Amino acid sequence: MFKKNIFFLAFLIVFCNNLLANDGYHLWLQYSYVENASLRQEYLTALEKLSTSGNSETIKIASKELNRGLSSMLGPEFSSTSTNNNGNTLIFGAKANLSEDVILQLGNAFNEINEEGYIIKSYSLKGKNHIIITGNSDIGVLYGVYNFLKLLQTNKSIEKLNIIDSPKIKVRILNHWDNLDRTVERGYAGFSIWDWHRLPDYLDPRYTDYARANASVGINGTVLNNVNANALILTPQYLEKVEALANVFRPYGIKVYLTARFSAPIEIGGLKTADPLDADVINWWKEKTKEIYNRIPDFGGFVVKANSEGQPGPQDYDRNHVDGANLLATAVAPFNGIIMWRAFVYSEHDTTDRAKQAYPEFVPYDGQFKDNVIIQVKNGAIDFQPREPFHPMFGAMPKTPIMMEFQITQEYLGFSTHTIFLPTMYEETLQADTYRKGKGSIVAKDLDGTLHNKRLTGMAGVSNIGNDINWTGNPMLQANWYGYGRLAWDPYLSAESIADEWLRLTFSNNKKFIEPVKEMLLNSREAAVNYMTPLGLHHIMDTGHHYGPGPWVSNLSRPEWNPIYYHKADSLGIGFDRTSTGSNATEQYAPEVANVFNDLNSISEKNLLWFHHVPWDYKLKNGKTLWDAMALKYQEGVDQVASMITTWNQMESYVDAERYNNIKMLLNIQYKEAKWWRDACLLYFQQYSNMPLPEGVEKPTQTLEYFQSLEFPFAPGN
Ligand code: GCV
Repeated sequence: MFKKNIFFLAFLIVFCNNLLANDGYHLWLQYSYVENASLRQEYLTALEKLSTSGNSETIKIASKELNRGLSSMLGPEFSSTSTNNNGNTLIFGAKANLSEDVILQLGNAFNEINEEGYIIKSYSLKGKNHIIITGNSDIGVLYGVYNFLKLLQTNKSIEKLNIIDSPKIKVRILNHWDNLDRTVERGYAGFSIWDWHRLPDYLDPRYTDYARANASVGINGTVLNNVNANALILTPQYLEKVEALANVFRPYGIKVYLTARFSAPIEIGGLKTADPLDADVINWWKEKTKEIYNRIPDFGGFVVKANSEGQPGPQDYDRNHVDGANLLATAVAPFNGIIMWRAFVYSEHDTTDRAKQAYPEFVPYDGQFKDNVIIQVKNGAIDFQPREPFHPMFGAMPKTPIMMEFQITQEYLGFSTHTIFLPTMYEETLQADTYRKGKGSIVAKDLDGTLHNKRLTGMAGVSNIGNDINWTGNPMLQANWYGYGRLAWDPYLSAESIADEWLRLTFSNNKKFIEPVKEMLLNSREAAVNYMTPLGLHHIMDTGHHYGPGPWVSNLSRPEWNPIYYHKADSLGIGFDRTSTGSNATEQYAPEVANVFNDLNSISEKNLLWFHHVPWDYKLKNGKTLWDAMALKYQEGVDQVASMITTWNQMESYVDAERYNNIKMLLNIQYKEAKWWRDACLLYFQQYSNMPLPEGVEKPTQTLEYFQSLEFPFAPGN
């Protein structure tokens, strides 16, 4: 009878898992019931008992997570306090809290992990089979626990475990571009999750869930506010709120950081200047920093956007980035804080190719920044385009720590409507060879410090999180938060393995679901490049909000804010000549890379128009003219979205109805918008090419004037 009930219960759980509404709130931590009976039995046998070593808040979280995950995945047969067992035990705790017996089983493993690393190992003792999850710190144990649960979630055997893993990058951080009024710059998933008005007394449970999700992928820092900073965040009124959030995040291993507005000494400090060499300014930052650390002893430090897009900075006082960064670095140094100084700088007073402007402001100063400064560089030299060649600063500053800034939110990639799996894009940059120390000097090696032997390493991701119930405005885009976190932990991971893992954790282990949907994800970024900016085109989005196509925009006050600046289409051809005959941006790369970019025969056609202005009848490798090839690429992008829809429509039986329908509707919008992109861009460029659309490209259903007349005054995120 008892057995019968158990089976009935198990059946109910499976049944409900599939049918109950799933709003996506639980992200990749679904902990779905393990339907495979023999695997479930293997897990139940191995996990008869849980034994905790240590009692910190972090260890309590680890314990809670294990119980939550295992009860959900194994159903009522799992009980952490069962007495009816053979003594097979899961032991978890940091090295300092383990018994000598257990430590002996681990040999040299502790020397192979760093402070945040973990070990998961099976061993037998006195006829009993145990699994140990440990690390040098409690947070290492928590990471180990999440990774152990992942093994079960992805239906792996846990019989002979020997996993030793550590993060390869130290600062793995989310950047929120969240404003104090709860709007989010370039945010497409609702308002900010930080409810500043009700903080510090009201602690939304979502803050804990946020910390939990981040810890589960190894993210260990968060910058709470926009890089276009408001100095008020540094006032006691707000610091009290920041402190409350820091207290929630601490046991999850997440440090809080803030953006520092360079002119804060004037705006909230009552000083007449923010000159970084002024004694009062130096003192103001020292005192402000002390005040912050009094409240938040593990405060991480500051991010600064200076002298870029109208933000104040040291150049306002004829000083340079070194002066600015070192001012703040000196203030936080006594507390082990760091300064993430952004290299996203370009000026309205400088007529040089925008892609070239950051390099001379930083590279010649290599070695002059203080040890606790890390320069935060976007993946490409313009601005988070669907495809950008890697930024020439990577690998170019051997004496200065450099961190990556990826954008997870999809400012230039269809907002949160378009399903675009970004780890493929991240992987492309991370694997790009800078040749700074010969072949194999890939960007990932500059980031993990191995290329130039750097101690301070980091990766930042501009968050796509808002207060939408599913966090990211589209359940599929949770994959980009997840994937970013995984790559910050290990920048050598493949996008393919991340897609596989995320789909299993989030939806299903069924091969009939995984294989087609994985393929759909892995092709999605190339599809977006095709229907938005094929062959190296870039920054032709509509102006300001960046929603939809706007290659015709030419009326903005700053030249480099106009799409026509980037595509340079004329009757002769299209593309930005950045070779030695043009802006010579290529000279900022190592010669091996520059030679490839300069040479029409060697450059990848994917980057063609980024670096070359070529005639409309230029012949591509496939023998087609540039115009025909471009038109066909736009069509290919549209067709790729159509095939994403076909794939998804076949997945109904594997996904709960809520997420299935949600994604289906969004894909249909994406299809409409892909066609909009194709038609608008081709009609516009056709004025210059004067050539007919090749066979295979659908005819536009609207006129160019129609597309040009569209306005979106309330497009989100602007
Ligand atoms: C936060 C782009 C975006 C801005 C953003 C800026 C930056 O220009 O459009 O919204 O500002 O990048 O990264 O600082």
